[in-house]
Amino acid sequence: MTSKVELVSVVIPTLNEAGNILEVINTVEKELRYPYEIIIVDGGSTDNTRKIVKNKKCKLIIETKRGYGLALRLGMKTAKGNIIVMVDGDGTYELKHVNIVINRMIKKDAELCLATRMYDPNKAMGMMNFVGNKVITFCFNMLYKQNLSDSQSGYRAISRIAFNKIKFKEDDMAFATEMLVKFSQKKFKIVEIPTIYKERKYGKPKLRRFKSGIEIFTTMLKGFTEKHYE
Ligand SMILES: Nc1nc2c(ncn2[C@@H]2O[C@H](COP(=O)(O)OP(=O)(O)OP(=O)(O)O)[C@@H](O)[C@H]2O)c(=O)[nH]1
Ligand SMILES: [Mg+2]
Repeated sequence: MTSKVELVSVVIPTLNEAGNILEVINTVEKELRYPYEIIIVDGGSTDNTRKIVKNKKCKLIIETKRGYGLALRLGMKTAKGNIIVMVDGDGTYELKHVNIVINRMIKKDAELCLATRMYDPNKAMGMMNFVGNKVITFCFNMLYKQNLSDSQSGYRAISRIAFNKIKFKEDDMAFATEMLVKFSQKKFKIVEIPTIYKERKYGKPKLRRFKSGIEIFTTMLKGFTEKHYE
């Protein structure tokens, strides 16, 4: 669907990531081999995150209403690129791999490429997240006839044309699953490429495991029972 990279829009949600965001932005600037724009969607950080971002060549959107999915959706809506890369601002994803994530999507003629952390040689992902992710991914694969290894990866390259064909509504962590559900329903091709998992150096995770788990399963089931759930 997307055969050429014209512009890459890197969309990054942040909530109190002052100790991490500069390295994330700097690595994108250093590594990304295509024309790009960086869009930061900040959820009302009370640390120095916004000050750091303002000193860089990034577009800054502020949305104080809480929500990972809401932030990403907003950022993606304003993205000008024909390729969107979504990635966290907490430094846990390896941005040195950004080109291979994009290239894999193009080469495989896919609409989405997930960077999977499941083959990380250091096995750095926490036990709870690892097991939760495995269970969710197994159920997702069963319901949607996919063969993915890391459905909860927030590091993805996405075709802008494909993204525009879908309405998204999940405001929080379930957004990542909603995207996979709706791409599967539209028969958009999803591929994966291995990356590593890096532990958070600064700040706390915002993930609320129980709440997110319920929302993720609800999203998967809704998609399964309503063939074209909007
Ligand atoms: N704008 C915005 N960003 C958010 C919000 N919640 C989380 N984020 C950001 O979204 C990214 C993912 O959140 P994390 O807290 O790392 O959640 P996670 O990756 O599931 O958890 P870990 O595995 O512990 O890293 C980070 O860059 C956060 O700063 C929010 O409500 N608004
Ligand atoms: Mg994280």
